Amino acid sequence: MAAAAAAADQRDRRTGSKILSRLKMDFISYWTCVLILLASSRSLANDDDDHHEMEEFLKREYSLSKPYQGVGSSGSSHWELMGDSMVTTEQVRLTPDMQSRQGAVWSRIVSIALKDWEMQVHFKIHGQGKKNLNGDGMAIWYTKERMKKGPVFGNKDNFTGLGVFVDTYPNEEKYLEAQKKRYTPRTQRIFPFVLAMVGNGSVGYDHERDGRPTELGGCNAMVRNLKHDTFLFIRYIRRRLTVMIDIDGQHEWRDCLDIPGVRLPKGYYFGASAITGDLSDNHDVVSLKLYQLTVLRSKKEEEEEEEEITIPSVDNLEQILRGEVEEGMSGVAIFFTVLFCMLGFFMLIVVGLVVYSHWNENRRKRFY
Ligand SMILES: [Ca+2]
Repeated sequence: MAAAAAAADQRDRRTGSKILSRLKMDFISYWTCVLILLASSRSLANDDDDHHEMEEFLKREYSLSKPYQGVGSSGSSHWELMGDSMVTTEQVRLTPDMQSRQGAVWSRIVSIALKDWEMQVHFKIHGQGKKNLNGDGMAIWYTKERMKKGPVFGNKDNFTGLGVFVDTYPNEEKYLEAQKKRYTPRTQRIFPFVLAMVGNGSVGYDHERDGRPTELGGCNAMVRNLKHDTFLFIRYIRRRLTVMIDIDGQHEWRDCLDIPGVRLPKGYYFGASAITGDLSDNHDVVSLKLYQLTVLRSKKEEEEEEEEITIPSVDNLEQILRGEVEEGMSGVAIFFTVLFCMLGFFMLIVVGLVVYSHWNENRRKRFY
């Protein structure tokens, strides 16, 4: 009887050590897989970067910077002022911190040769008003029309082209509050809010809802009354629109929105505008720097983009507006996903081993 029990015990131990070594093997092969995956995704990313290597050139004729020579006074300047905007030695002030003002600065020349470009906007929004007692915001434009006054941050409504807005007043929130309604946390936006919209000449901007129905994407950006410099970055490459912000004084670009399939015609005007209402702010542009990008394209990409764009549009617009377009995971997200997967797996192994040794011990106890 004792001999049979000992044999059974030995068998158990053998099975146990088999399971243990099997677990070890699984563990090792899992790590190997993860490492291989990480390495290959890394090299894929590098391939992508190499493939899409690009150069950038500052295009002075489309850029606005100190000392703003001739802006607002000379007809030969590349830039023209409109409305209440004015030039000082430090900035182009689109609106002063006073009620019911609107102003703009527009490029006089169309950007015929620009296919891929990037605009770096150095701006400043500041005023006496406390938080949410200031308004209304400013916009950066790439549009067919220029020098038209209107309600969309000082530009005309039903514009044709791209508008990137820095909206500093939450109209929709106040509107809902008045109706005793509230945002759900999922849909709440924190202001100031940066967002992008593409218009084709017949789509209106919904001021009461802060442009939410036509919003391609956006981010909150606490840009008011800061001591350090604040920047906005708009990049348009291979029909991909990317907006980033640098507002923390850390000289780092933070992602704001990234939308593929944005079709913008060539030959539009760059501009900036701002508006105040009952509430106000100084809306200043320190510089607009426009870089032409030279981007290498694959044959397939070139063929895809051969067709001339005449009317601005966005691919899969319905899905984007409904927030259904799946965004690719960022590097950080991938890192944490892998990390948590590993931790989870590790925990499973530990729990498995503990359970197994308990079971094994109980089994042994039963035999003695
Ligand atoms: Ca607003």
